[in-house]
Amino acid sequence: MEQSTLGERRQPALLITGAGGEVGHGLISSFYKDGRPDIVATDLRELERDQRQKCAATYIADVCDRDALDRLLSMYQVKEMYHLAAVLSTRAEFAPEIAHQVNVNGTVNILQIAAEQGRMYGEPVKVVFPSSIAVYGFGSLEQKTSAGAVSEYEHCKPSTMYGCNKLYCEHLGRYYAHSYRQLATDSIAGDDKNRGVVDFRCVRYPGLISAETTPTGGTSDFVPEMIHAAARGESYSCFVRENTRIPFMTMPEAINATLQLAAVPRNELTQIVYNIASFSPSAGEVAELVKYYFPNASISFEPDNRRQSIVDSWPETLDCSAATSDWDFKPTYTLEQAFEEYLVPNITKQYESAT
Ligand code: AKB
Repeated sequence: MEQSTLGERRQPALLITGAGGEVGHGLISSFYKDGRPDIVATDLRELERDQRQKCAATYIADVCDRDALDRLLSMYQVKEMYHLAAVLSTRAEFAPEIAHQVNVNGTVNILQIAAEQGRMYGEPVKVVFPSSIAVYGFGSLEQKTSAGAVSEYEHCKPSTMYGCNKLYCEHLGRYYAHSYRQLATDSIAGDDKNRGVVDFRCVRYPGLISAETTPTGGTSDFVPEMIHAAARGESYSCFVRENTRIPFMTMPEAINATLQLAAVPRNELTQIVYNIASFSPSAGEVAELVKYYFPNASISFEPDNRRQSIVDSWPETLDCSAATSDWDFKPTYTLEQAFEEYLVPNITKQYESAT
């Protein structure tokens, strides 16, 4: 246990920002199940009670407020950060500058704090960062459909503020990990990439589908929204065309993959950013499965052209071979298995217990 500058003993902590979101919800539950006693969670709003009870401490904190973060973290020795706070793609298009503040300035604050704590403790602080398929940008549907499985370093021409933010933050993470203050006399960057003060690792999430939570503010939300609406017995008007296709995975797979990447010894990683995904169904194929499991489901397709163009700029399928070769990433489910083994049983239970 380290001494703070004021000599108080600093609690070891694992920090999760944006902990009130879907991924935060899944991560806290997973760490809690693993018996982690040191979860410190922050968000702009108070976390739900059952989530708070799984954490050592929770705080209402804004990642854009550097002073607040400093005050908060002066009590903790943070060796691991899961920086989830973000404004997603649809919401960001209604307030791009605010999204930029949160998505970029918030991330710079976290990286700076990680660098300072890393220098203070003489060992890198791990920062796990969720990026997104939104970093990609196809100029046309033909380009998208002919591209095939896209790897990490091609077609990265995002057309949304959120996509621009995520791509830039991937580069910022690489900078803090390998080149931070490279010209400073006391710099420890460059000569040995394993010695940077920030151990930055990034997974690029596809659309995520959770049985326990529903998304807010994203453009891949049409699939989880469709499934949850059917389970609640509500009709659903899908804001994209039936033949729209982008990659997805279930929330448990995303959480497992994130923890898998976090656990890999640093020198086994050959890159900083990794694609992950499980299946790439069309919206129509998902609707067919929904109707199979919820025969009374009423689903219509009324595309919102502007949101459609965002999804049309994202890839159909991802090349995840780097994640598989570097840290043995493997999807758990096919689309059909995801419905049969995870989504339908848990969503049905979720809404039955709510009635
Ligand atoms: C969004 O739709 O904005 C997110 C994402 C794909 O990153 N779910």
